[in-house]
Amino acid sequence: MSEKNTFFVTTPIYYTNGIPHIGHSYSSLIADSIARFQKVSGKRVKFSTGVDENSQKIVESAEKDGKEIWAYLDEMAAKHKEVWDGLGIQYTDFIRTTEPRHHELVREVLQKSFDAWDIYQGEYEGKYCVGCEAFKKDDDLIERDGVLVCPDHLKAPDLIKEKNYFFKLSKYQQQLEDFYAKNPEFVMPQDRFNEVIAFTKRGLEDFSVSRETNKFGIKLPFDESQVSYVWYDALFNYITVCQNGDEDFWPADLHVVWKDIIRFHAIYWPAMLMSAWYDLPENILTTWFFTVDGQKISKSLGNAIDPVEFSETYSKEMLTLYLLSTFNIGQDGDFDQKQAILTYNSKLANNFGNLVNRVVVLALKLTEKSGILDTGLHNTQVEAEWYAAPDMWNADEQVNRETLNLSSTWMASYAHMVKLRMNEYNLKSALDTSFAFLDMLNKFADEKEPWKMIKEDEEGTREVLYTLAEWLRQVGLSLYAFFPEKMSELFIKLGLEDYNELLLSGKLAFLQEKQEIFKITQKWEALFQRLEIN
Ligand code: ME8
Repeated sequence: MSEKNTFFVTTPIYYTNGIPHIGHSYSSLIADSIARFQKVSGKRVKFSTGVDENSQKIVESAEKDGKEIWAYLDEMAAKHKEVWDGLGIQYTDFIRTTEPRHHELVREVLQKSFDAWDIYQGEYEGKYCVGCEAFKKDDDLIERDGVLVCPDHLKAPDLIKEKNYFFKLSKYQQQLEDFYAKNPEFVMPQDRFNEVIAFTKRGLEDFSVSRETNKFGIKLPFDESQVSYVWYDALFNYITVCQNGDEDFWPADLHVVWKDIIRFHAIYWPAMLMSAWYDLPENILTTWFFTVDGQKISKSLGNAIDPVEFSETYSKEMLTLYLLSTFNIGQDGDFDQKQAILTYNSKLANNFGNLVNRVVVLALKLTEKSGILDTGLHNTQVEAEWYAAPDMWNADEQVNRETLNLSSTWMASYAHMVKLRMNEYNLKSALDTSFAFLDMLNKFADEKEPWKMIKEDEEGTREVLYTLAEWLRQVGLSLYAFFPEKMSELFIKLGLEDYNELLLSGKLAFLQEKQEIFKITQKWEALFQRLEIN
């Protein structure tokens, strides 16, 4: 994590032969939460996403649908945007690889590497799977009815022999190994990085960067009979978006990708950048591959859940919460709808929403009498006493110990811990910290029973409610990166109307340290509605 004041995060650019499903939304939600956290922390943020269009399989999809290619591409790009907009993903850039700005950039870098003798002409012979857009070795294939087929597409690959241009990856073997040694966190998580290093150490082979047979795509500047094939075309999207005044965003802070394309991002990409004299990205975060009800997500199996439909049926927050708090980034997982509802009910509806409701209702009873929940010296004492009771910290053993060790001032330690986790891109742990915290807040409320206290001790109730409101404010600030709309609602309920705006202008730290007065003036709808399991 560097100390510069810009932050640039990317998602993969998705193929448009289909509409994004929850698998794709996973990468986008990760990037979105990270981008928002950096923004509220005061960085100038760029968050790019987009579509990978120069692909043979998209041409084939258009033909299958009986559509003219450009009409098809426009329609699909619009559909992709609709999905991200529907989920509230706040990207700053959306790139289509058919755009002229991208074609120009790719041709420029191809020429640079060609002039540096890093791209040369050769002959390629191999088994090519159109579905994967990749040449396959026999080891990659499986046998079906005596024929070797692609395990993902169950089709025998085509035998292709053609003139191609190759990128001299082998030349960068040592430079890459040195780079990995100097940047031990380049690829996260570590076990994925170990695989990349081991693969590199076995010896890198040059790879093909063009095709003679493909007609749709970016023509090589030094041989117009060939079009760029996949990697130059796809990877350089990350540089295309850093032009026209945005040059200072490069190198990217973070590429979010899944493990299937990690080799291309962690090996090919740095070498291609070195060849064209660009700086290398800071980190690559590798996500797991998730299945639905134990099966690979696929249109034909009918398990490709539409993320917008899902969040309209249930809630957007449920999708984010379930995906980001259930699975550690980097581990495989299975998407289970029932589990998603249970997680939402317990963490957001019960532990969070109910507590907000209790505080609002009781504060209203109090404010009927005297107005505002304000600060007073007594509050610090209540908070300190509560914090000092170690049995309050048993919601999650690991989180508790770490939190307690972090700092003697508990107020700062919670915010600090979340910041630490967010900066390490450990989203699950950042969320766990807040939910462990909410568990404790509920225990605190149950122990103090302000709903009983209100009958005989108005001042004591005010102290307890102030403490709870202050803590909910802190939780709201820490969870804003994940649930911006709902946390803005929470702030409004607490009488903090300007928070959304202040956060968007990078004032997280300022707000965390601020002493607030809570003007709770009306009862609102529940923050998170409990959902029934069908
Ligand atoms: O690979 N689980 O595009 P793509 C987790 N165009 N993540 C998933 C997923 C699943 N089941 N399914 C998809 C490409 N993803 C290239 C990328 S980048 C320069 C070029 C996510 O449409 C995951 O992030 O096949 C993966 O990297 C991406 O979607 C692949 O999308």
